[in-house]
Amino acid sequence: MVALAPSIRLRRTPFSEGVEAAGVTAYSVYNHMLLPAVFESPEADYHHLKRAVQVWDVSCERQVELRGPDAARLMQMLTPRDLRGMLPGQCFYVPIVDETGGMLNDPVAVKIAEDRWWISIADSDLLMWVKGVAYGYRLDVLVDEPDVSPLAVQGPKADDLVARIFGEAIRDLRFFRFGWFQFQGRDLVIARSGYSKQGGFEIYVEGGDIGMPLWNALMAAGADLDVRAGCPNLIERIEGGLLSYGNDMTRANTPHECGLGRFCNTQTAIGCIGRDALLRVAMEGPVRQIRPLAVDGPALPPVDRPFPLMAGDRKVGQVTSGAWSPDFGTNVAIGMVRMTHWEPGTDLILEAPDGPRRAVVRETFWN
Ligand code: THG
Repeated sequence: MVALAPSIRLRRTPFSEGVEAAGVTAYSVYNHMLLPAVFESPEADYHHLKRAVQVWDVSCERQVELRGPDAARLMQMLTPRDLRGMLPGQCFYVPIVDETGGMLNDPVAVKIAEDRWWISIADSDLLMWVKGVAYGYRLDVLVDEPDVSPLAVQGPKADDLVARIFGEAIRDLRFFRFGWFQFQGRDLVIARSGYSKQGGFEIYVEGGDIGMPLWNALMAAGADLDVRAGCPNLIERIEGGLLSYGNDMTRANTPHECGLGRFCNTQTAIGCIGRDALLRVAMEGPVRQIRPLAVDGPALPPVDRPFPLMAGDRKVGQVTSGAWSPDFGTNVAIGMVRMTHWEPGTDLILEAPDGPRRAVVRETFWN
């Protein structure tokens, strides 16, 4: 691939200087912002993530902030997940759908207070949809993108590293809960969450000015833990079944097709946009769904367009993410598969750019 042309609309982050000093070798673009994709190699980064601890510049997980008396009402309009039981201090993974039930984003909602929420978005321009809904319904709420840049600390030694900077109390934080912790006199939201299955935290760095000081503090404190700069790892996230909006799902898919039906309480999420459409699809059931697949042959080339999944000469699905897994000795993949062929054990043919390969539908992801 050729280089990215730097410009102002391709936004840098508060940590880009540290990322580049650490030797990033590939960038992706996410929410119009730089997202590191590789440091050493996907395989070397993967082994290190599973063994030690990494600091990830995930600033591109931008926050859509809702502030005001109608913030909670607006949040419930945006998602079919029932938010009535959600307390301040909790994070919820929430599908966001349009009026047809099509996926617009799959963010993490962070409830700071009844009248203050952050929506930690995946790669689509959700701010505009949220502003449009708030304006169209004349809601008493401010919708904006604050100067908040998430920094993830992921890996088996994440607790040890984060405790050295923020104190031992952080070890008591439960999954998808957050607390307030101080750095250089500033209060920061830190959640036990992150886009890997290796465990860790996400620090919502409020104020770009403390970005590099925090980055440097983590790197210095973790030298003996072999801390390194890292990034969401393609191989590890496929093994773990973490979906990628824009790759594994788009507006053409319902949450049920994405296996996100468990995050929809369409009966009780009264007032949510797309409720009628989702009630219908929940009743009928999806006719295609996300599935894990094991793909034979050597390491797959980059999945830069959907690869067709064939049963004979019929197309029955497509693979949207795939990579060679060193730990499992096979290519691991995520695909959308038609109901007639989604049973675990079903043998399909993947039309990869370098030729056909056997692909087997699996019961579960690799965890
Ligand atoms: N963290 C934060 N913001 C994000 C992401 C993140 N924004 C973009 C993107 N990632 C949003 N997509 C996801 C996808 C999966 C998860 C989080 C965000 C995730 N899923 C867990 C799982 O599937 O095992 C847990 C879901 C649950 O049980 O609630 O963590 O990573 N801040």
